[in-house]
Amino acid sequence: MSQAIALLSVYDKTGLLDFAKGLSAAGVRLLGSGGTAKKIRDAGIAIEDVSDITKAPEMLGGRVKTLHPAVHGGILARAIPSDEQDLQSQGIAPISIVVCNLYPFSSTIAQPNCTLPDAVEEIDIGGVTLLRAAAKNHARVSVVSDPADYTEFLAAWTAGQGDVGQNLRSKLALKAFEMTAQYDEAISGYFREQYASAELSKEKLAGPVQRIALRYGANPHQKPAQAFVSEGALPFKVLCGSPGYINLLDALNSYALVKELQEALNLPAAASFKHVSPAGAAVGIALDETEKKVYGVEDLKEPLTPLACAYARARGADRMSSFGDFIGLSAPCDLATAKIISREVSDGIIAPGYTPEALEVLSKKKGGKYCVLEIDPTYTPPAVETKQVYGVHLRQRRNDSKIDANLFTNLVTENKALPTEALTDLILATLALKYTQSNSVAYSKHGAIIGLGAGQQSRIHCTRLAGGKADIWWLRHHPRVLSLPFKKGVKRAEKANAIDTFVGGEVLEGGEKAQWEGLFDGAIEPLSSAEKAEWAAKLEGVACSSDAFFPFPDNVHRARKSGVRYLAAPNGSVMDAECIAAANEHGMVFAHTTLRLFHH
Ligand code: 93A
Repeated sequence: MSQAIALLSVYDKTGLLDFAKGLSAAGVRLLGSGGTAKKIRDAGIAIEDVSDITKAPEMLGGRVKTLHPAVHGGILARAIPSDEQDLQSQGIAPISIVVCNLYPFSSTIAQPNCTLPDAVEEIDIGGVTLLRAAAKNHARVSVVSDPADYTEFLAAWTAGQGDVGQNLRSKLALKAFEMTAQYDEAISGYFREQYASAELSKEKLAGPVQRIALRYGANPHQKPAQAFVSEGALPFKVLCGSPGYINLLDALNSYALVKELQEALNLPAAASFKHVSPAGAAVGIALDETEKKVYGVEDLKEPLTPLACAYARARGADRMSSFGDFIGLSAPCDLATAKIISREVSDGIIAPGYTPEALEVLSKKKGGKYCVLEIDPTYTPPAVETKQVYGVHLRQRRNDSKIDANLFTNLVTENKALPTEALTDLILATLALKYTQSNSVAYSKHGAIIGLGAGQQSRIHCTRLAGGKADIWWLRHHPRVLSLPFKKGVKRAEKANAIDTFVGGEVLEGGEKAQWEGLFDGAIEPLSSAEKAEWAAKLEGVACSSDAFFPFPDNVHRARKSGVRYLAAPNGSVMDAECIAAANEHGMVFAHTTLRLFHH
């Protein structure tokens, strides 16, 4: 058998001499690039220069050292007759071991004074090629890319008398692939930052682009910030304004939700997002006269379209939480929907298109700075998603579970009467949870979320929070609320705050009390406990869904207090039987699903 050849080309020379000595003692012929060969030779270990086999000198100030067919032919040749024949006819010897680590790109760009030319010079080409070639041919070649592996490799080489085994070669190849991937990510990330200018013109943003600079990250001091895809173009265009980081989190989550709602229920859908959870979500079911008043659209001149009904419900169910929302629409925004939006305080919208009149209305909002995004409705996100937390990449399959009527067929209570409207509400509530920060519980009625408890560590706290919101939503239907004598000129947001205070029963004092009373013509009697209890008893047929199982029956009892008749939650709690018994006690219909829907 001919003598095995190792090619050594390392920037980090830690442990190099011991390794070279060991390989040499094991009878391996050593070849090295300039600095690597010199260091080894100076230590008295026999090594040839790569240029001896390439018959070409290192050139361009070191930019070309190992890039040569004599090197890459020797690495990439398989143990098959045609490859061996090619090597022989070109006088190339096969290489069995590649020892290589790369120019320190990441630490160079981390230096405060690093210039663009400094960074460019640290882009390793030949080393990446060595690693990739050797890793590709790991059926025959070993690639040692980390000095920490020298000892283990040498021991295996010696024990196996020149054959470290496929397992070790595969393990080392994977490490090399990871290393080049990270290296490339560092390079593209650096240039993205350099070249993703915040001054990208509107024209450019309106076309398909791979990235956009964001105003800032989660907070104003988190700069620079950007949104990008690693391949192809972003699935949305910026038609107006300039989105921020949280705007995009809201936009992408809300569009995902409304798209699935429309698919599941065959009705246009709208969502009103705040802090990456829905403050409201609904489908386009027509509003009756009372609902128009509750949702604040009774005075809209434009006739309500189904999409406008969906947004009116989504925006109006929890007006306090929806203040300054980001809107997601499942269908192209029409004039009626734009007119509702134009009178509300809102941060932006994402939709699969806009009629010219709707776009004109929205473009005038916020002095022309209202964020309008147009999403490509045919876009399908990749099956795998990755995010980074504290420097660690987390990867998972996207939550592509389908939520439709099939999920609610396992009815575990004595009462199994689940009308179509209730099924719609359960699908809506459950889909909303799929895009709500966990833990979460949602209540829904008439095709709208009426109470949502998001991001609570305790489930009963979610159930209470959502129930409290549903109670307020219902009290807002009380005739005394609908006839509150607001003075002329009181703004919509002020009315929403005043109603919330009124139905919440908060006791006001001093200036705050005077300010509240000043909004009305005449004195206002508070809603008494008896009035509230009498009204609450009229709320019936509410649906409620939970993103994970109910650990205790207290959740079921609490839900019932807000008129819940239809429940859905995954099974799997040790208290499942108790929860079902509680539901039976109240004559509820409880659907056990098998689908947990945590979202973070
Ligand atoms: O500039 S390079 O991309 N051109 C090359 O052909 C090349 N071959 C190996 N850099 C190249 N290398 C890198 O040189 C290796 O990745 C290693 O980091 C370094 C070793 O250089 P030296 O042996 O001269 O110290």
